[in-house]
Amino acid sequence: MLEIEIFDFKMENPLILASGVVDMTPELLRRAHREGAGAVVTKSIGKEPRKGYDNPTVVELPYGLINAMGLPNPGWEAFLEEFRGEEFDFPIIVSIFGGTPEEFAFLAEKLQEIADAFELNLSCPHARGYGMEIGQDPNNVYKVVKAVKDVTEKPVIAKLTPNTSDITKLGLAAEKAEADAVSAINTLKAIAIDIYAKRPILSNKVGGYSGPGVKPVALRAVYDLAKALDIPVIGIGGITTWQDAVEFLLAGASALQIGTAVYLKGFSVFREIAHGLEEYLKKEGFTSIKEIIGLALNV
Ligand code: RRO
Repeated sequence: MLEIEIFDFKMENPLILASGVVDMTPELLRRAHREGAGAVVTKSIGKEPRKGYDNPTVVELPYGLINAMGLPNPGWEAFLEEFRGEEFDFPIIVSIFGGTPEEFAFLAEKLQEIADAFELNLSCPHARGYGMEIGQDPNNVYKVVKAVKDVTEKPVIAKLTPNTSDITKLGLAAEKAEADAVSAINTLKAIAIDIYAKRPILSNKVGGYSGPGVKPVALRAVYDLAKALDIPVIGIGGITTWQDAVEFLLAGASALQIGTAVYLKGFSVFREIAHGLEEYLKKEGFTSIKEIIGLALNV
């Protein structure tokens, strides 16, 4: 009932572990799948190893988190070394980031042997010199997607930033460059201040806001993208309950990514949401999840 196909993937359900939460090792990715995720996205991988920012890198708020991890990752060579030869019986989407189209293309070429698909991180909200600048300009989105499409046959998902006045323009640029899908949204640029220390809490000062507080913003982005594009839209942003998942599907999301809820509540959210989705479909008289995708678009 929950099975979906996106590109050439067959997934047991539409729930995907979002990038950057608990996805640094093959074992953790397998665990996410065992606990109910239909597919997983890895942490964003770049050309050089990065240790990330100093602590504190995460602030917990009543309705979500602000993070400024600072793109911690082992670099493509160590990542390839760790994942090469590992077998997975579920799709692995490798997230990559770079400062130029050439860097993205380089990473895609090097990592394609271990990737079932790529997610291009065009949208890290705070990393200086990366993501943000590239991802806010439709021309750059076009160039990065095109450069990656030129070097790999693997499906390419463009992850879009919400830190823009018109996310639809970014989606249209990705589609024009033949992206196979877009995912939306990455985190919203944000800050939290310690009123006694009288300074920003995060060591990087600003970070990206995620979780239930951003859900309506993400839902609107998905709705607009699904209306404007012919390629699939993957919904991300504060999905915590099965009701949230239903809203995103009705808004036109073909699959869903879950990040902050996994961080806050553990892997059990995958089964909880999958179970709720199934009950909802049965009660509403549907036989497959595909039947509800985009129903709220045409009213
Ligand atoms: O590593 C991070 O700080 C980070 C990344 Br790459 C991203 O894409 N989004 C985010 O909120 N944090």
